[in-house]
Amino acid sequence: MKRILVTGGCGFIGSNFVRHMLASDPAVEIVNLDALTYAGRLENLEDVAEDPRYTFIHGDICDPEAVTRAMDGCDVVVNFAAETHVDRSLLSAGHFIQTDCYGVWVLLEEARRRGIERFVQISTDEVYGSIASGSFDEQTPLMPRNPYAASKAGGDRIAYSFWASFGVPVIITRASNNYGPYQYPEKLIPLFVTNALVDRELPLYGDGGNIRDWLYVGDHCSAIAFLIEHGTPGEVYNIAGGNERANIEITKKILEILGKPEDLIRFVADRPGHDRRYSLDGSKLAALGWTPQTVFEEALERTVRWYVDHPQWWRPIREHDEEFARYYETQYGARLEGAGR
Ligand code: NAD
Ligand code: TDX
Repeated sequence: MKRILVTGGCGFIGSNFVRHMLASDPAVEIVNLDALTYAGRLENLEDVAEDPRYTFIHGDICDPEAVTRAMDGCDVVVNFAAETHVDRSLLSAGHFIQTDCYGVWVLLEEARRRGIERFVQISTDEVYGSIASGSFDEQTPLMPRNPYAASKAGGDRIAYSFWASFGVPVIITRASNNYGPYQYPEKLIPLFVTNALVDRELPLYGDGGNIRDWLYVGDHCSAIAFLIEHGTPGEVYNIAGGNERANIEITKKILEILGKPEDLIRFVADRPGHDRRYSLDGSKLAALGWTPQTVFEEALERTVRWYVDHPQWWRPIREHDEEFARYYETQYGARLEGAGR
């Protein structure tokens, strides 16, 4: 048996990863340490909650006692736990620095003390900043441009330093924008799908021409599982989707799948410091033997249908907290809260 500590397993990618590992590897046990912030939902894993190979621990990665308890007997750590929404980091960055930097350090100290076999730090493409043409490779200097990205860059480099200084077997992954089921309806795709489903406008920032590279969450999970086995400590791996699309294109596609009119689109003020384009060079991981398997148009359609079929999942959590809803309304002139009713 291999025992993996997954942190942030009640969030979007973490919950998909826990399900993926339990289903694909019978020799795996999972311990999930999650603080259950607004983004952490127990219901995301209710189908595996009774699995004897799964243990949930409610706790914070910034709390050394909780981390010591959760890491007990574990061979591998995969750290998903983070504050993750760029707009929230523009409102208030304190929690981002706390969890995405300090929390990473707490985990690394415990991993070092115990001699953990592999420590996977889930970083992001946002740490590179924005790129007008070409793609970021793993050697590209980091130039994060918003507080979320800067906090993630801090965690990324703290993890690296624990490999370089102390030999903790750290692997760092930097993935593109994920999409799929269980994504909190604050991010572009689930926000726009659920807005359209309740006939709310879709607030598109700026001119809608910003480009993201889209990676299906199932592909992201299989890449992480692959890297636990085949990654080299001290190395960084980009996980690219290979599907660069402008936001306006994604938005129109969502409306088309749902059969909703394009006049639901509303161009609003731009996000402060809005990165124009992300593009990852995935050739390092491809050379190791992993490439994404998902066809974007098919998986986008399946994802949209998942939200259509699971209103009981998203309706209650479209009630955003007041402070963030007020910020979003001031910044973009669009309302978030109460939209589920
Ligand atoms: P999410 O916001 O859906 O989930 C984050 C999870 O972490 C939640 O369950 C939350 O309760 C938990 N958490 C937050 N603070 C915590 C703390 N202090 N202690 C313990 N648990 C805590 O995030 P996501 O979109 O699933 O992202 C997961 C990871 O992947 C993050 O590290 C993120 O930076 C990275 N990432 C995300 C994307 C993307 O497109 N979503 C792309 C690349 C990388
Ligand atoms: O209401 C919106 N209108 C809009 O035009 C929202 C929420 C977003 N957007 C735009 C901003 C971005 O160009 O859509 C694009 C995607 O936005 P987000 O879903 O907020 O993602 P992004 O800022 O690209 O960051 C994401 O990718 C990297 C994740 O949120 C991060 O956690 C991940 O690390």
